[in-house]
Parts: sequence; structure tokens; C-alpha cells
Amino acid sequence: MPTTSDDCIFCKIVAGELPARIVRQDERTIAFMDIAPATYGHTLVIPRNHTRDLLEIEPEDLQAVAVAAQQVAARASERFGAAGINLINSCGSAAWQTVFHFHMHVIPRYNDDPLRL
Ligand code: DGP
Repeated sequence: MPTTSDDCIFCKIVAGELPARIVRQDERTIAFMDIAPATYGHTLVIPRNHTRDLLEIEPEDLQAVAVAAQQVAARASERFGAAGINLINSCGSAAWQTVFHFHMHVIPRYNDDPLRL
């Protein structure tokens, strides 16, 4: 059973209590489409275990998230024709983290897309 936090929206997605478009899952991670995509195919990869941020995540979960993010990125390249990928993690409110359950953004990039990071 994953560790959870009662007031965490991503824990609710892990538990199936909140709908999400899940695109990949394994024993340690879930990947689902971002509700406010920065570009077409913007996906979040999270550990099933509730972990606040980069400074708290267990190495095993971080490794599993990285491997999952690589696979999500490869699929975005193949299926959506992405020309590039941004992998982004925000750690702490000063770095614009808004959901305090560790997540990696996988943001497909397209030639001449308007996103400026
Ligand atoms: P960050 O600002 O780095 O903490 O990113 C949080 C992301 O989570 C943001 O891009 C929007 C996304 N998000 C917030 N709430 C939900 C939700 O309920 N469902 C989904 N799929 N994404 C969410």
C-alpha cells in the first residue's frame, strides 16, 4: 500500500478517487495528463507514495519516476511527433511548486511552439 496524505489531490488520483487520464502505471509510479497542459501531451509522473518534494522523495521512487518519465517522453516523441522534451520538477513554493506531492512534468516541445519557460 502506498503512503498517502488525506488532503492531497494526487493521492486521490493514485487511489482512484479523483478522475485522471492515466497513460502509464507501474508498481511505484503513475503518469497522467496534466489538467492544464502547457503543450499538447503534457504529462505528470508521480510516485504512488505520498512525498512532498525532491528533497524528501526516496531514491527508489525517484529512480522509478525518472525511468517512467523517459518512457513517457519516448512515447510523446513517437506518437505526437514532439521535436523535443522538457523534464521539469519544481521543488518548493519559491520554485513555483503548487501541488505538494512530488511530480515530474514531461512537456513535449514542438518546433515553434509558443511556450517560454
Ligand atoms: P506544479 O506547479 O509544478 O506543482 O505543477 C502542478 C501541476 O498539477 C499543474 O501543471 C496542474 C496540475 N494539476 C493540478 N491539479 C490537477 C488535477 O486535479 N488533475 C490533473 N490531472 N492535474 C492537476
